Amino acid sequence: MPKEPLKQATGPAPFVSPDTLLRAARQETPEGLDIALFGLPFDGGTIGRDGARYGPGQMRQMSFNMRGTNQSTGQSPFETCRIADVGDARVNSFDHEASVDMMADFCRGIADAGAWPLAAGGDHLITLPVLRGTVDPGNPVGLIHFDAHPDTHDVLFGTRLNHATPFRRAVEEGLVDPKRHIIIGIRGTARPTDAAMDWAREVGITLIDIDQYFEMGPRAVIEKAREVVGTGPTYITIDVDALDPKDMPGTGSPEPGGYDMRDTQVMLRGLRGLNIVGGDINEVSPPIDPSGYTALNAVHLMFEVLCLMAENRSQNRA
Ligand SMILES: [Mn+2]
Repeated sequence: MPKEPLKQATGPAPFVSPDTLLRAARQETPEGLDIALFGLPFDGGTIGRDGARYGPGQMRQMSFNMRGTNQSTGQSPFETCRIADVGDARVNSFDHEASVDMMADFCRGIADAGAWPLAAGGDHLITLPVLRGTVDPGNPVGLIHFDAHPDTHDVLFGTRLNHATPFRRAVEEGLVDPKRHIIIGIRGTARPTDAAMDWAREVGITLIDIDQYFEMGPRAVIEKAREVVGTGPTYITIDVDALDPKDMPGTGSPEPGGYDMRDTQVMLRGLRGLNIVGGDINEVSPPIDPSGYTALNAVHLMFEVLCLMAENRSQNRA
């Protein structure tokens, strides 16, 4: 039975605060949704400059000008799927482990309702509870991972849960298949020996550093990504520090010399037809960029991911 789509807000003018991600409808629970948009306002995993706990709020604010159709691809996700903003997970900012459990429970509720998750972070640790709550450990997902850093450390400063470790944990826990995991955009300074990178190579993660990226160009990189993840269920995670700081200044660990907003849109549009079942946009830190420019770019990336998920969802449902 086709379900009635939920319309975006159609306020009288864009200056009327929508208070929802991408101006989606607001719904208290994920029941009946195809795709749930939500915030994970947690930055307790941040090693450097924090503030990403305010990311979902500013991303809602900077959704003020979002319309429903992707002019490049013609996709209209709100026409084909039931999509709503279901609010933010509760966290306890004094207790990181409890927060990760609370976020995972929130995401499990989304999966139990039969909806697919699309999250606004939060620091990059938030991807771990999304995967814990929505992926069956026996059936790991593929991962298209945009990032300046691999986030595959084992332990940092004595802790196993922080924004440098989520993908180590996700692979260990059988949530991500490392052979179907590609990281695009690695760069910057590093320690003389880098155990995180060594481990990533050992387990078979495909690493595209920024020099390879610029040699290949965005379209060839995406061809590589399509080959790596294949036809199985695939999740997209975008750490906004993957992009050059001129496009994403408001983030905790910026690394100059990245790809730009335009190329990122081209890459995401090149992922059509893949089995995209979830995603997140993370590491937007409003205190570092009160102008909202970083969050504005982040919601546009979120919209591109939503287009991919909605197209996949409506085709799978048919
Ligand atoms: Mn990251």
